[in-house]
Amino acid sequence: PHDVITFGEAMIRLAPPHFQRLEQARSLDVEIGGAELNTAAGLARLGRSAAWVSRLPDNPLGKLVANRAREAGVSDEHVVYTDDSRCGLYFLEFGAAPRASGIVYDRRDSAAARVSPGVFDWPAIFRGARWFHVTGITAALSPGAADTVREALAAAHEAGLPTSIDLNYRSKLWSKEDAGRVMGDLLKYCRVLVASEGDADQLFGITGTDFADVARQFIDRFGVRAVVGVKRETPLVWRNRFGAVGYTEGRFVESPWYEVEIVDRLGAGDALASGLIHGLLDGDFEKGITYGAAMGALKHTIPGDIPWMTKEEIEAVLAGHGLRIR
Ligand code: KDG
Repeated sequence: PHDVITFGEAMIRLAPPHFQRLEQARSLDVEIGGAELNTAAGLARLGRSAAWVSRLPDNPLGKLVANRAREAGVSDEHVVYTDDSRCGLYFLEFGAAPRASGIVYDRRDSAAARVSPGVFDWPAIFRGARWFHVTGITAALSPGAADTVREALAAAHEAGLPTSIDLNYRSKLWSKEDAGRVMGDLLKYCRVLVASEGDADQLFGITGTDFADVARQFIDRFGVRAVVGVKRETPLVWRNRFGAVGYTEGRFVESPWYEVEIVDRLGAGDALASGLIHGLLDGDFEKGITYGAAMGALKHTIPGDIPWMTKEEIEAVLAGHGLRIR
């Protein structure tokens, strides 16, 4: 059995080198990305056993994705292969001030988007597991995918397995109205919510005087027990101030700010979720916030979406930094 199970799509990411625009590209660097795989990989880096559940095409592109998942230390034993559909792709161009980065999705009708309830034997997958994590991206893929997320969360609930969900709203995939309706329904099954204040407002109209105020509204409205978010300031295109905030059982917890150079910020939120779950597996919310912040900060320095980092590096980042509890 695995400590943590995650469920979602992973795609092949294609990005032109040297800040080229996509429209001028002559070569593309190949990486793999997908929020839930990224989080499973971060947990594997910490020595946790993690399995990522997905659906991939039975062709060399699907094998490429699975190979990279295994290289990152993630189990792909529950991945289902299909010959009815394709591998999702996304294209990324890196910005440079004043030009923003941009992505183009090419993932419609992917193997993961075509998932439907009944494909996975959730009770069997969850046997012996200690945590389940998913994000709003999986629910955004298709109505069948949203129904499968609900099926998984209901099975986790039934099995007494704690769950976390990251809203991860992607406006390129669905409207905020659809996202609010579907995610509001899914939240009822979840113990821990990861949400940015921007997504909270867009999807649910939840705003507040501070993060704790926003968190309390989620707790009252949906019955989640904890809410965690990113704090971020971007003073320059290639510079971030990054950290994590969280609220549970009447306490507001905040990591220090980390000043980070941005090599590749994709997957920083997913790395934060890895550190968070790492702490929560030890029943330690404060540890989750500190590890989450340090991993999210470190991820900015690593090319690709997968958090290729060591436990020692994470602990070195953590050393000397305190945690503020109000
Ligand atoms: O959080 C990073 C993800 O956005 C990236 O890895 C790709 O899952 C992805 C998506 O759907 O955008």
